[in-house]
Amino acid sequence: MSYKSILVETKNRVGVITINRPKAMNALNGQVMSEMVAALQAFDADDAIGAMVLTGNERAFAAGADIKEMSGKSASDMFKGSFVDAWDDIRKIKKPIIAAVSGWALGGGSELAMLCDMIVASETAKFGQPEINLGIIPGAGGTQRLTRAVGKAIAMEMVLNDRKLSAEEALAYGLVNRVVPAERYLDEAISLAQAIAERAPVAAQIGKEAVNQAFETSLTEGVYVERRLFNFLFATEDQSEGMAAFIEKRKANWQGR
Ligand code: DAK
Repeated sequence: MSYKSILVETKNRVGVITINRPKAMNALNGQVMSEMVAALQAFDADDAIGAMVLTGNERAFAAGADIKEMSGKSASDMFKGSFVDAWDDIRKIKKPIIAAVSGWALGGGSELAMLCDMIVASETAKFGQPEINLGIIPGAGGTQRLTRAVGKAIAMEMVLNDRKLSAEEALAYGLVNRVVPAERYLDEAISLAQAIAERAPVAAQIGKEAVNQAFETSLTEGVYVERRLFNFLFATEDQSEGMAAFIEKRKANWQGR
């Protein structure tokens, strides 16, 4: 499939998607979102891929939803539009997704990074929810995922008063996994994705589901969900292989089933 607003490539078992609207600071318009969903779904269905990296360019991961596209919309347009569905579709991707963030991650850009499972940040990365300047609030999880990640105090300042976080602050508050020099952020994200992609594929996807469940349920229910998923993995060939490999002191040969 050919895309106009994203670039797609594979590196070993990693699918790399690059948002490619440099003149618009990688603003997320409808086309970017629908192409990104199509590329993620294609990688999710491809057994040769174990994890994905989502990135932008050095100046901007993404400066948010495309304000020029959004400005004329009505409440019912927002409700009915496929732009909204795209965010839910990304949440349904089973394989791990790592955001490689350099420069601006603002508004929907910050929310998109938080929708990924891990964030590798360049030391130039800056995170913010500046929607208040447009007379709106975050609409793709910014008030929810951000608050869970950084806590109420910082989230309130970011959402109500456009406080930006530097990469180091984002690391200190637990928003990102690691901060690396600007010239290495993408390679670092790809090598982290490759390391995960070489692990037992079904267990990695189930592990993602289980961790995400921690944000949806009480502790008791979450532990039950974890136990059911844990038990399920004993029906996979990879569980038999992983344990046999340990006992036989050899490397496991994962089949992804
Ligand atoms: N949309 C459209 N164009 C943008 C843009 C954006 N978000 N951000 C930047 N651009 C464009 C600029 O208009 C400019 O275009 P030209 O004037 O050259 O045609 C070009 O990119 C370069 O930008 P600047 O000249 O402003 O560059 P600077 O280096 O001076 O500043 C900046 C960079 C990123 C700090 C600045 O551009 C900026 O503040 N941008 C806006 C950031 C922002 O307010 N983001 C939040 C947008 S609202 C939802 C899902 C998602 C959302 C909502 C609902 N649902 C599922 C319901 C998300 C909402 C948002 O993200």
